[in-house]
Amino acid sequence: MQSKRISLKEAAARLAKMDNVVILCHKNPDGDTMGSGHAICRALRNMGKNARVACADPLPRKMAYMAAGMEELSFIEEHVISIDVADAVLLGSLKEVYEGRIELAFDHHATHRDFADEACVISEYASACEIAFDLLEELGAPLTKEIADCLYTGIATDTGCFKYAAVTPLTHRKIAALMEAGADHVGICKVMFDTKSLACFKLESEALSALEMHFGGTLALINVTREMMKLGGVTDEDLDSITAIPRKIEGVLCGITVKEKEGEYKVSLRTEAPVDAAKICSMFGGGGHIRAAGCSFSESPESFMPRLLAACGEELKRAGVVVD
Ligand SMILES: [Mn+2]
Repeated sequence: MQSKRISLKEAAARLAKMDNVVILCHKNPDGDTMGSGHAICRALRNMGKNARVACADPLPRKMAYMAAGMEELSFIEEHVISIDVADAVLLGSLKEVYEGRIELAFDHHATHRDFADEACVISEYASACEIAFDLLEELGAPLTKEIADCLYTGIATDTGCFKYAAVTPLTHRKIAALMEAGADHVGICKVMFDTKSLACFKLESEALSALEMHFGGTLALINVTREMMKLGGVTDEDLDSITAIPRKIEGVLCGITVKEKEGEYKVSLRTEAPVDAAKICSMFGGGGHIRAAGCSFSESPESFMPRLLAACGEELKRAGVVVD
């Protein structure tokens, strides 16, 4: 289906008229989808409306502060919107429940695949929380400390702590406003970037010992096996932190992490300019951003991985990084 693309102003006007709203976030939730979802939910409630956040997976423990003090409201759902969801598939188990009823999608992914009646997509923004920031401003919703914490979290995490190329002076102006509104930047950064479980460190050490290098050291591959995940106490969040590792190796322009999950394999790609991660992943039914993208496969790694590596090799060649 095709969504009617609308401006932020138009989207804000739609939302202003809604009540009894469900806000859908993507599965395997990160700080951005949860931060923007909870910020919008809190703002709507502060405007006297009924709203709730819905996600196929629970709010990660380290983000519990986003929902602190928010009571469970029971109401008859009248309107459904989504935030940071690039594809209906990413709704996970909620896809069946809500597909066909989603009126408005807010997203910042250039690869957004339409599933809502209307979509407000701002792909220049590094995070969905930057869209939520504009939205609340347009709605005239005050930035409370709780909302500022939510938005700060999403902007900080989706920009790799303000390191990614998509960060602009405007991103920092929004961050300044969030700090003025009381965002706990020290506490949030400590939890989101400087705290890791012991299980996660052990998993990283196992995964690194199985690291593979390809294409003259320009591609690094980490394969997280089921055995590794059996290490006591490893969580999905621990797995996510591994994806950042391969690209950090000197000389690597394409970092791949493969994880086995519920009979499926999840591929995360992180690249350096000029290698296009979204282009590679879209060849395998996935998508994402130019420097961070993903896809999944269910066939055996023996048959899939050579195809993925070949596609990466082609892209490295196109980018002039690898020569025949
Ligand atoms: Mn995002």
